[in-house]
Order: sequence, then structure tokens, then C-alpha cells
Amino acid sequence: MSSGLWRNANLATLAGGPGADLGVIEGGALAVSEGRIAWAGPEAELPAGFNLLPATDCRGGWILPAFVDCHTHLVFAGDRAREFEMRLAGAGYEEIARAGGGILSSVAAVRAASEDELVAASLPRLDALLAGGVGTVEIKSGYGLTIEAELKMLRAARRLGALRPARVVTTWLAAHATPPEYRGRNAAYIGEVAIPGLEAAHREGLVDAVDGFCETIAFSPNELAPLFARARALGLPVKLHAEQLSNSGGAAFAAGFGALSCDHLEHLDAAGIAAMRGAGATAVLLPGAYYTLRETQAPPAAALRAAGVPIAVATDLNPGTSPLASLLLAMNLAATLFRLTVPECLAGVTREAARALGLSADTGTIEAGKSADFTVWQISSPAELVYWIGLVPAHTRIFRGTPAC
Ligand code: DI6
Ligand code: FE
Repeated sequence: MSSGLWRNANLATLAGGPGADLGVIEGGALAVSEGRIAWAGPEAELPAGFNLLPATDCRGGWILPAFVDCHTHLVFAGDRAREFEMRLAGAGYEEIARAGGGILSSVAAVRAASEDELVAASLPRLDALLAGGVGTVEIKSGYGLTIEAELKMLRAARRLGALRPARVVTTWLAAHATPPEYRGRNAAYIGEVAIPGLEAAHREGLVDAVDGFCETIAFSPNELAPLFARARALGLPVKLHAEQLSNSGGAAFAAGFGALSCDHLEHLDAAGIAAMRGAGATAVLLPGAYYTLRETQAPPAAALRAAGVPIAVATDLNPGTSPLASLLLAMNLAATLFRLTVPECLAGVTREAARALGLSADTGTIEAGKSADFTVWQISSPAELVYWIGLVPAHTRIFRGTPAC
């Protein structure tokens, strides 16, 4: 059924721009035709004809846009629980890396895994996100670090999108770390692996955006520049892990390439905020990594808010710094740790997360013409979706007009 009428509901449309309220319509109804939103508004004003559609009584529940997780690394093999224990025992990043932990331990596991094994290992993580109201997921490469292994990751991501009622978009993150065979030779790795691999991924239709890890322990803006220039020449948008552990000027660098988003941002400064504002880049905040690493400097949410920079929230689901498979919990962390408001958290996982993926025309709000991706929640107010820790309120998610789960 990709057409129907959902009635006797309160709508939180999330339509509007940064700083807007939830766009509440009480006593509302939502009409869907062929998988797209045809009309949304007060049920008393329902246009003639829509009342002939097959109707669902929402029993006074709340309809919100299906959630968008705009930053995940959910395709990987194995886990890093041992590293978690080492960190609890006081080991630092360097000691863990020397013991074979860190990103490169996931690289070894991904290189050893088949594409089928990556799909099988990642499907439960995708299902966990979908069970929490998510309808769109971004999935990055970044644990292969050879051309073939990075392509294998994105092929697995594309298959995950075909296996579930959800939208999966992919991001090329070969510039996540330098593999052992290129130690100390970052520029060579970018030129011999990241760029030709991107070209191969683009030829195969595997990539929707390009990302990089801009950090003293990863890549500098100068090292990333040829990759971002190639991405733009191929017509692909860019985004960047920026200012997570220090300030490398990553946000301003990415803004110069018209980045869709800059992500993490704990060490973002005024110049970076101004550059993001000028470029229309979205700030993607990742409280799972901040919490897991026990960071002490939070991203400058108040300054981003004051500058009118759109703010999104995502899980950063990855085996090392953010083994977080719940966007609901990510919102609670963003509110409690970063002091985002409830409307900012809900906009951050809908309208602004869609913006961070370049998907604003298609999903992220309840507006006529968009894909009918929404969730009917049995809650007393939208604040419950940020408030509960570990409890998923009863709900029915609709994807392109069809009940998904
Ligand atoms: N920043 C992070 O926190 C993750 N990647 C990145 O660029 C770390 C990923 C991992 O530890 O596996
Ligand atoms: Fe990340």
C-alpha cells in the first residue's frame, strides 16, 4: 500500500529552517499518493477525495518525519571490545594503536572479510537503527584502505540498502587513515589509492559523497585537497571529519569546497563557523564519540546556533569511538552533553540531517511532494523521543508510503 490516509494524529512536520519550532499541527491528517506526501494539515481541512483513501487511525499519536542518520561507519567486521577494556584500564590512543588497536585493527578485519561476510555482520546494526525510527542511513567506507577493499565496503553498503525498506547513501572515506604499507607517505596514498579508487567507485555507481578525516593523526588539508578537487570535478559533494581532537582548519578548508557538512567540530573556532555559514555547510554533531572518548571540550553549539549554521545529530556508528546503534540515544546525548534543545535534536535527525546529505528535496520533513517517509509514535509529546534512555516508544515506520516496521 503506497497510498493511504493517516488520520487522528498530531503532526510535527519539522518544516522550516534552523531555529524553527517543530511545526506542530494538532488534530492532523496526512495523505499519501504513490509513495509521496500528497497533503498534510488539520484533518478538518482535508481536501475532498482524500477521505476515500484507505485510512489508518493513529489513535492520537504523533507523526514525525522518519529519522535520518547522516554519519555512520556501520559496515565493518569484528569488534573492538578489547580496546574498550584497555581504555577503561587507562590506555591512551597511542598505546592502543601500538597494541594493534585503533582504526587499523578494523582494517585488518575488513580486508580479511568477504563482501557477503561484511553484509551479514552489518545487517544487525542497520536493523538496530531502523528499529529506532530511522528511514535513511549514510554509510562510509574507510576500513579497507586499498582500492578493492574500499570498493568491497561500498558494494556491501549498496546491498544493505537493497535488503531493507530504507534509503542508504554511501560516502567514500578512503582518506580515513594511512595503511601500514603507506606509513609516512600520506600524499602517495591519496594519489595512488584514494583518488583512483574514487574514480573506480564513481564508474561503478557506488559513491554519493566524499569524506576525509582531517586531524593531526590523519590527513592535513593540503593532503586532502587533491582528493576533494577530484570529487568536485566528478560532480560529487564533499563532507569532512573536522576539528574533532584539535583545530587543523578543516572546516574552513571543507567550506572552500562547498562541503555539505563538517562533522564532530569539538575544536571549531569562529573562523571555521563563519566559513561554514558562508558555504551553507551543516554542522553534524556526534555525541557518541565525545561520550566514548570522554572528551571535555564540547562543540560550540551556542556559537553555531547564533551564527545560524544548521545543526544535525548522528550516531557516528563505528567500532572504535562510537559503538552507538541508536539515533534516539544520540539525541539524548546531544541534549544532555551538548545542551541542544528538544526541537534542535529532532530537527537534527530529520530536516538538518537530510540537508547534510543533500536530500532536502526528498525527505526529512512532512511536506507535500516529499517521499512519504514518516513514523507514527505512540507518545504524549515529541519530547519523549529525546527523553527516554534505552526505551523505544511504540511506533510504526512508513517508508515511501508503505509500512516498514
Ligand atoms: N573519527 C573517529 O572518531 C572515528 N573516525 C574518525 O574519523 C574513529 C573510527 C575508529 O576508531 O574505528
Ligand atoms: Fe565518523
